[in-house]
Amino acid sequence: MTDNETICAPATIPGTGAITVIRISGPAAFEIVDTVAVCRNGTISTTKGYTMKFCTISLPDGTLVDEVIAAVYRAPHSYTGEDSVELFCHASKYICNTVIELLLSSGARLAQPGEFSLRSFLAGKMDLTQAEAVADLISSTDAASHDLAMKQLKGGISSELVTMREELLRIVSLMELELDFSEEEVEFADRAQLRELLDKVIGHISQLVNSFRLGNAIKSGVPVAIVGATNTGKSTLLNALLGEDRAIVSDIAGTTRDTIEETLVIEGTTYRFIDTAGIRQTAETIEQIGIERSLSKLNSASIVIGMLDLTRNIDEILENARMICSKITPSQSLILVLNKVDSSLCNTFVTTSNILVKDNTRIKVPPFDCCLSSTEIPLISLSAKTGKGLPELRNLLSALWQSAAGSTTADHTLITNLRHVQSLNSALTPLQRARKGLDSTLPTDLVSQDIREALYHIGSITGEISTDEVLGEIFGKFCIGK
Ligand SMILES: Nc1nc2c(ncn2[C@@H]2O[C@H](COP(=O)(O)OP(=O)(O)OP(=O)(O)O)[C@@H](O)[C@H]2O)c(=O)[nH]1
Ligand SMILES: [Mg+2]
Repeated sequence: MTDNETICAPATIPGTGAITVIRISGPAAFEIVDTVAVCRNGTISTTKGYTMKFCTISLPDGTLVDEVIAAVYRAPHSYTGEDSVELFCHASKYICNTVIELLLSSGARLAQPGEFSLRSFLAGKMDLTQAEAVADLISSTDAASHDLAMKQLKGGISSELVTMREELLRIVSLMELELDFSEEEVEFADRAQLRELLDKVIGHISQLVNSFRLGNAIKSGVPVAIVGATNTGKSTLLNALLGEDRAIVSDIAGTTRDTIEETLVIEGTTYRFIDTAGIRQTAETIEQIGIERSLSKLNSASIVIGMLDLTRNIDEILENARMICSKITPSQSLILVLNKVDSSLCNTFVTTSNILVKDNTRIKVPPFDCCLSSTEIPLISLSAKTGKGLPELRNLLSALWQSAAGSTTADHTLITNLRHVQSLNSALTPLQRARKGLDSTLPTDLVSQDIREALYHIGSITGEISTDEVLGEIFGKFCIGK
């Protein structure tokens, strides 16, 4: 998988900041840098680890390219575990390209995407989940996704998997010991205890699998779908939340045909607001496709903002509210928004928790004949046009998300990576088979084979078991220099 070559690549994006960092790693790192850079005193090869040197880099004809600082890391005390140098150059694309060319002509080769992290993994400096956490940490955009990536980098998931592995190994070794003594028909392992252990591991894996929806929402932004009938002001609300004219707004019903997604950070959490096509009966093919997309976004959202238009008549409003409520599942949160409070056409509604009040006629929104009938639905009146009520909506979103996610994120490890959840699911199937096997008279060797299969999938998450193909797939997605 890895060769004995010395690799180099820029670790920052040249031309966008003040400094560009070029990484060099491998057995000849020091010699190669010494042929390219002249230190003010001594050489890189004779410099102690964790030391910085001032150097000049020149073309073969003596033309000065740049004055740089070289940071020296001696194996095994470096990111890759190899001898490494980081050159801090001025952030010019010309300087970066020239320094890289000089390094290449002195014997280095350009690093593949993710190769520094791959070398770190192969040197045993971190496991696969930690290498993946480095990528997540770099792409984290808010406190919540940063916190998850940092926990994973610090071995949060790995330590849970190690415990799980140990438990399964205990079960399987007891069973395999029995097989060695099969002639004597002894039972070393207490079957009741094995069942209990297996149930515990199955419960643990299921909990991790279930945490993916939440973990993924935090990593990629909490999906918030803005849905409702046409012309209720969904696109106006998206624009108001973003503070820019992102979506087309018009008084023509059916303006939005496709879904529009934009992210916004509110109190340390990224939300992915999704404006959707207004839901109505239509014979128009394109609009129908748009409405199908709206319903699919509604299904996959963590939070749904159901838009209602206060300038419509009450029966229509209630009908639309019922339609939205009927599509919500228990794992989703719903906020009903009564829009257009500023309009002179607005029926004079006042809202108090779940009750719509119109000219002293009280109309209770829930209970609807939907899954949420027992839950209070937060209701908020606002004007997407003037911005009145928007701060309250933001606060409500935050509060809803905190209560949905807060308790879970504090105590449990969350899975944020699709590869991990796929491996966990692959481990669950043989474990469930093994569990059934323990209840029946399935021969011990078949049960233990199932547990071995589950161990294989669990081991693949941290990389204890890995193939070149899998590693190529994971690290190939990293950028060059990572
Ligand atoms: N008075 C008033 N008008 C609003 C408000 N919000 C939206 N509107 C108007 O309502 C009309 C429809 O607004 P849109 O934001 O396009 O509505 P939509 O729900 O995205 O509509 P579709 O994309 O067709 O489903 C436009 O004329 C807006 O100016 C509001 O808070 N007050
Ligand atoms: Mg729209």
